[in-house]
Amino acid sequence: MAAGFEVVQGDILIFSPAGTFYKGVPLNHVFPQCGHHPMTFTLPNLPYAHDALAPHMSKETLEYHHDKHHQAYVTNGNNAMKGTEFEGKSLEEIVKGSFGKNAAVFNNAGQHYNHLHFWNWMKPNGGGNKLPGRLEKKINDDLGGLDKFKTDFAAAGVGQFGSGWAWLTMNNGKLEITKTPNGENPLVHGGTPILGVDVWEHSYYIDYRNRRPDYLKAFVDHLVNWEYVDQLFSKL
Ligand code: MN3
Repeated sequence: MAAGFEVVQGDILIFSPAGTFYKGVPLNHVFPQCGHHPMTFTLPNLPYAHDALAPHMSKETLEYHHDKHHQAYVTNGNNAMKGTEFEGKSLEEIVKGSFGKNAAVFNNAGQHYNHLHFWNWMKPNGGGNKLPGRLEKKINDDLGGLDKFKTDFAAAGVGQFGSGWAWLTMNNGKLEITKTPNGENPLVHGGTPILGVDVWEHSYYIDYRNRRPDYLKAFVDHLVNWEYVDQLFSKL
């Protein structure tokens, strides 16, 4: 195990040498940083089989979304960063530093960050109504309870015009529901996302066609990995 890598549970790990952390990146997709190779983006394996989220998200959707779309963000991000000030920086530094300055780097780095988490924000038999206690209390206090959260979070996703994301974000000590266009995320607005849902058409069109509200309802009811949300919440 290289310095700076810490196994937390199973194949979930924290990578912290640059003051940042990635969770949920399978070990076989992380390589030691020896100082000779600048950090590059790599596509992690899904943390479950491609067919594990069916019928709420199909094998075909994940084959396109993970294997092709996320791979394209990785490849294009690595190409866009070549020879720029962003080479070798942490993913969060790249996302924040390139926002409004270098669209090619930002769009791909932002989407790499978003999708790294998105795969972990879902799990087979997710959703439900049982949340870790401290997180449940925070959602009750700041957002009026889990049922209201589900309604409002889905409405944010429905209300995002065109491509983008809906988020559960910690901002100045309070949880809030936000939405962003394209590859943008709460990091560039001073917050930290602890849950997000991709509302680009590539995330739902194979399974739901134009029914984005049905996709969002399935996401909150059957897919959300609340343990992973709680891990991110607990870091704040
Ligand atoms: Mn996507």
